[in-house]
Order: sequence, then structure tokens, then C-alpha cells
Amino acid sequence: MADARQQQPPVIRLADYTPPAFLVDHVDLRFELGEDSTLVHSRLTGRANPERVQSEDLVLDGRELTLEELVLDGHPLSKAAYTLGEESLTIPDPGETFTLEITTRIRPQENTALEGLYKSSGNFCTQCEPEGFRRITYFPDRSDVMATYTTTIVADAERYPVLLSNGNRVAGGTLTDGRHWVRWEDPFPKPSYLFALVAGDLACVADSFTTMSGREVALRIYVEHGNADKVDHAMQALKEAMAWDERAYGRECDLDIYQIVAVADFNMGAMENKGLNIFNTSAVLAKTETATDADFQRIEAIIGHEYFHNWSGNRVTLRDWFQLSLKEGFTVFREQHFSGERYSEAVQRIEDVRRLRSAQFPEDDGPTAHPVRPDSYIEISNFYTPTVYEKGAEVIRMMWHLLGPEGFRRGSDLYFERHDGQAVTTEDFVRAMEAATDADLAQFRLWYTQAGTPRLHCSGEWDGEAGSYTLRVRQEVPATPGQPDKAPMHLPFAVGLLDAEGNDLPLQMAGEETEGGGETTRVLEVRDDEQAFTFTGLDAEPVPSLLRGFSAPVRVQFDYTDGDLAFLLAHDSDLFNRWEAGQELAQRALFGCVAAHREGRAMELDAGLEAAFGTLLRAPAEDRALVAEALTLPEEGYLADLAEPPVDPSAIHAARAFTRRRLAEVLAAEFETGYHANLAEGAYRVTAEAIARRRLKNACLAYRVASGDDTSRSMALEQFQAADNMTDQLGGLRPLVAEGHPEAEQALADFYEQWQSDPEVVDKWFAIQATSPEWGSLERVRELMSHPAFNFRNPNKVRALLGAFARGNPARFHDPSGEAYAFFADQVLAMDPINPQMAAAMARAFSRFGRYAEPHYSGMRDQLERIRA
Ligand code: B3K
Ligand code: ZN
Repeated sequence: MADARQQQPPVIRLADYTPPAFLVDHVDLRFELGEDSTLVHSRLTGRANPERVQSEDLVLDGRELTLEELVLDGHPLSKAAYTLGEESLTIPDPGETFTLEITTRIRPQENTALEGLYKSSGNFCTQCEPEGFRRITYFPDRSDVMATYTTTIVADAERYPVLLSNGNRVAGGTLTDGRHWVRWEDPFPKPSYLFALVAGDLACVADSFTTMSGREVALRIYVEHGNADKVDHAMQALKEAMAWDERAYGRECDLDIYQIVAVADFNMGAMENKGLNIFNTSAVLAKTETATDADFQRIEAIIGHEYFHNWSGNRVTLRDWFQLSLKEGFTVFREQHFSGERYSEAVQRIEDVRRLRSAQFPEDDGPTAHPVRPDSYIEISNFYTPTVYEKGAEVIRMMWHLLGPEGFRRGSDLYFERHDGQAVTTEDFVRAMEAATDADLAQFRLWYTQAGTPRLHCSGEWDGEAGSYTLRVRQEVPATPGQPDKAPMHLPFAVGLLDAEGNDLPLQMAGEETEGGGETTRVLEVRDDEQAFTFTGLDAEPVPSLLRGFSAPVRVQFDYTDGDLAFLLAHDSDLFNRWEAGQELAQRALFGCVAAHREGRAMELDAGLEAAFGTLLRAPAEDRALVAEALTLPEEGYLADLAEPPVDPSAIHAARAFTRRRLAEVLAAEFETGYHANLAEGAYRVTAEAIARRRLKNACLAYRVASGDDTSRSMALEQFQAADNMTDQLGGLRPLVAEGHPEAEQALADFYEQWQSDPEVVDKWFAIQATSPEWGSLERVRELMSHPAFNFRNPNKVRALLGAFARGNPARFHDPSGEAYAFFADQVLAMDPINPQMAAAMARAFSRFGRYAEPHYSGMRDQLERIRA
């Protein structure tokens, strides 16, 4: 017992925050990159923090480093003059100012965790957020220690012709031993987590951007040779993002040169290192033949996201890791806004909410629920969660709703002005918003500290005599681990009212003197446990449209009839709510089938859903983006989250598969027409209009194939073979594989043959198989793991095969035998010593076990216990 307790890693608490005892003003680094090991010389110019209360020892963080030499103010330190701990280096109080020179040796070649300095496809690269810098050298590795950096890189000239770090290249030269060197200087003080280094043999694509004040910024994207024809889209996106941040936030790029490097082995999408972003190849490389519409959009979003961090994260950074959402929530919000403006606000919102609901809502409801600003952690790497990112973005969006776009912009201007060059907190952000407007966000701050998704129980009351409609809202914030009692939240609740023809009614609230200006959407401010809002001047009972645009991350409950939902789906002026009504209708129909299946009754297609889909398919062409979204039935995983426990995944699978197939059969003619009506017009383009057209066409095709008839299968095969772009090629292939049609086998072989030299496309090939309930059996996944293209050390491959299987193939993953659980746990255990971050991410596939029925409950629980042990 005592031993077990000793091994428990310490809990880090926000309440224990103290400013650093020492500051570092400048870091001078010299890397000698070698084939066996790398030598890192670091020269820190530091001083005691004037805010410190008493003299203290200097404690530096370090992990898996070999210390070679330590020199303080020009004097080598003997072993007795410092203490080397497992993860720290302590030097007795070095005085008011000091110069500390540290030489460490590291082994990037053996670094499979992909944190710190490591090798990917023969190139050196780094990932320092959150705590990777301590794997490079001893340093006060915390975000409130900000320094300027000079970085000299020495390496073999032939193997590593390109040597990059943050900032501007200031010098370089060759050595007599075949090595060369380059020196970079970053003029902006930054925390160590934003440090980056890249060395390799890379192709460079160059461009430039002229900022609003007329400064020229050089833009460079580095990729492996042979990929230079796949960066146009990323480069264009970068320029769009730069212009957007000037327009939307008044933020100009502060750099002379902005560089992006694409690497094949990367734990996530990308990293915003100051002036030298490092990207997963999957978030950069694209051309029409190899990337889908979704890929093009994802690339733009990530390019935008990392660029926006240059202000929200880099110029203004975090005081400590509890504040992670300060940069991530805000930057996700900025990214969503950017993408919405580029394409379609409504479709963007639908996709963002889908993601929030499928990833964050379950987290908020489960054992790992935590606030947007957590107050304790054991391992910060595990806190890059949907709550910090996606719910964090919702919190920012709610402020935007509450303050209005102009008020919010005044607030963000003030925030950037006040805190430029500082390491700050979410509290500083909210204060700036208050100071720039007359808003009182005291209660609103609870969004940062209270976990759990609030429920809004709503009801409407019609008073015919008075011509008024009263909307009652009861708010309930569920208990979460460690937070049994919750206070009510302050949130923007956007609503509208529809008349019998489906038109928006002008909204007039009781007690208002004037006619309200004819506004048809009002943002009500919900603050109490129970509140009532009365609308007046109405002739007949309206149908309410609630939480328009999903103005707050809550669950709304209102007793709509199926007829109301069909009506909203057909008429609501708020496109998000049209989609929402359709989803609600589909959920009801699906849960009806789930119940029938469980009770051993025959499943039946819901007549209301059939009619609604029919109406959708006959909707005018300008609605096609919405129609394409609305035809997508809620995913099985999401349905499992909505279902009352104990959840039966096979019943959910059966219900969804049945409903899809029946819709495909009864509306075969409509899907056929929809397919032909949306065939491409002209060359492939990535525009909102063209994307919607392809999406609708491919949705129709997938339904056609789901009906199982022969003509539809040849339609799919033909599209697959004739396609000149990846969206359509996959649009043909996916349904054949998903339904397990015999044509799939040859088509998959042809696809691999065609694309085997393109790793990003091979990822799609893995994923398409792993997510097919018909094709992607456990045996198949096992087989694919020994396919030569699979690589257990490459996160993209692991996500494409194993991640896709666990998340995207519930029918097979939740096989009642429990074999898939055991298999997957084996993979988690095998991954842990290689890449703990990946292993932790994979293990989350089991996190919802508590909601499942037997044998799933015990099956997953046992594997989790095995992993924990
Ligand atoms: N800030 C990085 C995430 C780093 C995660 C480290 N485990 C990417 C981003 O959010 O932009
Ligand atoms: Zn980010």
C-alpha cells in the first residue's frame, strides 16, 4: 500500500500557483544534431523575480536528459554544487542575476513518444507543448517564463540541408567536417512550449503576404520532396487567415517570416510554435485527386487555427496550464468563425455542434467531467479535451452573443492591448470583456468553473385572450464528480416564434414600450433556476424556435409534437434549427425501432420520418446544403449517448441500419433523382455551393446503394472509376464497402493499387474498411495491422485503422463476445511504452462503459482494469 501511494504522481492544483522564483530573459541554444545522439548547449540569462518573497533555489525541469556540463557565471559546477533529481535540476540560490550554461545529451532517434526533439521520416522535429522542452534541456518549463531565443543548429549538410527554428535567420555557414550551421533569432519573448526546431531534406514552397500596414511577410511551407504540388491550398488558406485576422480582429502579423513544416509522425493536427508551425502532413497536403472536400476544409481550419494562435496564445500567452482554454477555446471560436464565413455559417454551426455533442457532451456527463478551467490535474497532456477546446469555444461564443459583435470586438481589442507580451488567465479575458462594455459577467464566470451540461426544460403557455405567449425555462445543472451542487448559469438563449404559415413573427416582450423594432430572433438572458418570458401582440398560438444557432452549449427539452418538428424542419428561418428539428424527428423514429428490437417486435419505418425525408428531397435546389446535412441520420455513438442506460449497442445498430435501408427502399426514386440532379457542373471547385452539391449527390448515392439493388451498385462503381476527385471517388467506394457488397473487394484492391504511394490516401483506405460493419470485422482489422502500409508507430495510421474501428464501427467494436475489447486493450497496452499520449487517447474508447448493458459493461470495465493495472 505504502509503495502504491508513493508511486501516485502528485496532483497539481490551481490554488497552489505561485509566480516563478526566477525569470529567464534570454536563451541561447546550440544544437549539434548527430546520428546517435544530439548535444544541446543552453545558455540562460536569468534573474531573480522581483516579486519573489524570499531567496530560493533555482529549480529546472528535465526529463530523460544526460547532463554533461553545468557552468554558473563562468565557473563549472561540481557535482556537489547542484542536485540532480529524476525530473529536476536544483541549484542553490544563484543570486539576483546569473548566466547558466547547461550541456545535455539527448537521443531523438529513440524518442517514439513524439514529444521534445524526435525524428520523423529521417528529419528532426520538435513538439514542446505542453512539457516537451524539458526533454531537450533543463529549463523552468512553464508558460509564465518568457524569454527571447537565439538558436544555432549544426548538422550534416547533405542529410539536413534545411535547418529551421523560430524567428529570423541571422547567420549561417559551413564547417570543414561536412557539417553546416544556421542561426535563428526570435525577437518575441515566448514560453518554452512555443520553441521549435526542424532539420531535414525538405522542399520549400515560398510566397508572401502584405499586411494591412504594408509590411511584407515571407511565407514558406516545407514538405518532403515530391509533395510540393500539394501545398497550394494550405498556402492560400494561410493568406486568407492572415487577411481575416486583420479584418475580424484588427490583428496584424508581427513576423518577417512565417514558416510551416509538414511532418509525417505527429500526435495531433498541428502546433502553433512562434513563426514556425509544425503540422501533421494530413493537415497540409492536398490536391483534388487525393483530398476530399472535408480534407480541404479541415486543412483551412487548422491552418487558420494555428495562425490565429499567433495572437491568441503566442503574443498573449497562458499564465499556467489551467488556463489552457484561454488560448484554445478562443482560438477554436476564431477558427469556427473564419470557416463559417468562408463557406456556410449554418453548415459550419451544424458540424461544430455535431462534434460538441458527440465528444464533449459525453465527457461532461461521464466520470471525467471537468470544468473548462480545471482546478487540478495529474497529467496536463490528458487535458487537451473537448471540454477545454470545444466547450471553451462555446463559452467565448456565448460572450459574443451576450455582448453583440461590436461589444465583443471592443473587448477583444482591449484584451490584446492590455495583455500583449504577458502570460495571463481566463479571468483577465473576462475582465477585458467587461471593461470594454457595460456587461456584468459575474455569474457568467461559472462557465469556467462548473462542469456539466445544463438542461433547459422549456414549456409554452398560450393566452388567447391576451394574445400572449409565455415561455417558461427551468434550468438544471447536473451534478458531476466533485461538484454535487451547482448554481444556475447565465446564458444567451436565442429564440424566435413562427406563425401557422411558418413565417417569423416580430417579437414584442411584455412591458416593452415600443414595438421592439420587428426583431424576429431575440437573445433572452437566462440566469435563474426558473424564468418566464412573455411575448405579446400575437394573433394565434405560435410554434417556438428555441436556442437558435445553438446559442449556448445546453440540452433543451420541449414537448414538440412530431408535427411541430416536421413544420420546423420545413419552415424555420434559422437553418440550424431546421436541421435540429429533422434530427430530433429522426432520433424519435430510431428510438422507436430500438424499443421494438429490444422487445422482439418487428421494426417499422416511422411514417413521419418518411414523409419528412420525402419533403426534404423535393426541397428547392438552394436548400441543398441543409438537405445534405439533414439526410444524415444521427451516428450510432451519438444515439448511444442519448439513450437511457443500460445501452444496447446492437439494438441501436439494428435500428439505424433498418431505418436507413427502409428509407432507401421507399424513397428510391427520390434518391435516384437527387443523385442525377446534383451531378457536377463543370470542373471541381471547393466552394460552399459545389461542396453541398457533391455532398447531397453522394448522400443520395449511399442511400441508393443501401437499398441493395444492382443498378445502384453499378452506379457507385462507375462513379468510383470515373471520378476526377477524391470526394467522388470515395463517394462511390464507401457505400460499397459499408454495405459489404461483393464489388467492394476488387474496388478496394484497385484503390490501393492506385494510391499506395500516397500515405494520406492510404489512411482513407484503412479507415473505410475499419468503419464498415459488414467488411471491417475484427479479423480484417487484425489482417490490416500486418499490411505493409500499416505502421504502429505512426499516429495517423493508428488513428485510421484502430481509432476508426473503435469509434466508427460500433457494431463490431461492441461485439458481444468481447473479443474486440480485448484486442483493442492489447493495442493500448502495446502502445503505452511507445507513445503514452496515443495510448491515453485510445483508451478513451472505453470511457463510457458505465452506460452500457451487459455483457458490454463488464467487458469494457475488465479491459479498463487490465489497462490500469
Ligand atoms: N496547441 C496544440 C496542441 C498541443 C497538444 C499537446 N499534447 C495544437 C493546437 O491546439 O493548436
Ligand atoms: Zn489550438
